[in-house]
Amino acid sequence: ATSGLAEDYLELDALLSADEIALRNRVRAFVGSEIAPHIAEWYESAAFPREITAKLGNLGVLGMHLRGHGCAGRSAVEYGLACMELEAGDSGLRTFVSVQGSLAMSAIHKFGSEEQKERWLPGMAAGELIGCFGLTEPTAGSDPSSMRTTARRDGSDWVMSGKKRWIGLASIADVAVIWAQTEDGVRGFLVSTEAPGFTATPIEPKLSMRASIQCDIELNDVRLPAEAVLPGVTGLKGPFSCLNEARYGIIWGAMGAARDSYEAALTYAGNRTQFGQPIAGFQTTQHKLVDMVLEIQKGTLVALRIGRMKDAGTLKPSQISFGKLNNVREAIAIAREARTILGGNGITLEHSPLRHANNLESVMTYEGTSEIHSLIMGQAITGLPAFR
Ligand code: TGC
Repeated sequence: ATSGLAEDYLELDALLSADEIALRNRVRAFVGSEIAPHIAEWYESAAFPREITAKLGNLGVLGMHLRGHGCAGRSAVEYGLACMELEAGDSGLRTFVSVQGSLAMSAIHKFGSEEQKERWLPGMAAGELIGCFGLTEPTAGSDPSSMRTTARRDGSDWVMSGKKRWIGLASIADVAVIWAQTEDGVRGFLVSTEAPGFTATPIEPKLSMRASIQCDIELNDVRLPAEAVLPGVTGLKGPFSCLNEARYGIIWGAMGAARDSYEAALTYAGNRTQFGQPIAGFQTTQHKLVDMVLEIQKGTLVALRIGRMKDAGTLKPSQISFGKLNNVREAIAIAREARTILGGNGITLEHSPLRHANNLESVMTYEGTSEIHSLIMGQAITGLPAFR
């Protein structure tokens, strides 16, 4: 038997409003009924459940932090709480919500024309239309400024050529936000995935994020109308400001994966008997569980503090790096440690921690690697950029 402290040791719920708790509980219930019963099967078969997009739209979590054009207009903290619950289900499903809402929808919402917003955002918020976000390339990962994809003018049209890699959802997307070099600098374009010359191919097989889709994209002289360009931004601050949104969601999401791993280990340790007693009674197991509680509670506080700053409009990108670097690093350590409590049984898909740990390998790498976030913080505290 465990006390109530197993769940919310520092009573962090006291820091949340009734509306925030209600939203969190609604998403938690959705994960319990719509994701948890199926995730092992989806992960095993490397299948993204296409039917879940409309359900997530109905839940109100797609582009939920955006206002207008069919979006829910919820706070940053509410968006974070939703990410936490979704990632307790699986990082791949939270990734879908991030790519759709934080990346593709944010790009259109921040930088699109009124026509572009009205064309895409309501359907994307409903989960009826899918978007993807093409920044990374085969030879441009941590350094997007080295991208080779170009868009050149041809009369009033644009013609786009290049390659993108690791693009979530591209093979099921209706619209791709593609960032390309132009004679004026980097610009964003809304590319119909039906356009001649556009192809998206899932990258398979993967050992991580198996319940979501990441693709290679090829753009071979894709002809785009003048109105395909996002009018509101030129330069890398465009994609980077969308990345801020997705990185923010990960700060919370990682703690969801950590919490689910901890809960799996705690339950298992209470039931598993060795040497005549539940292994939860052994000092080594308790030491591991306590370390998990410490880091989950601290990481959740970090997420909440960063969320409150985001809602207040004071959050800086380097503070987002603090959260992503710390919380993903701690989450993967917790998921791996939780697996050790499960022993050999922990390597099966019956239990979540190793699935979470494998997913978190990707989370540690995408949206800025841990190394990049460390260097962003390094620049913030020393004033010296170490990138170039
Ligand atoms: P730098 O010269 O510093 O900046 C260029 C312009 O961008 C502005 N900027 C930002 N603006 C808003 N938010 C941020 N976080 C920003 N960071 C930079 C900056 O002010 C400047 O603006 P301006 O007006 O002066 O031109 O650029 P840099 O290239 O030197 O930056 C270095 C570094 C390392 C920080 C940057 O390159 C970086 O963050 N690299 C990591 C790239 C990354 O996170 N890639 C992830 C790709 S997307 C992804 O993983 C999607 S996975 C989801 C899926 O599709 O499945």
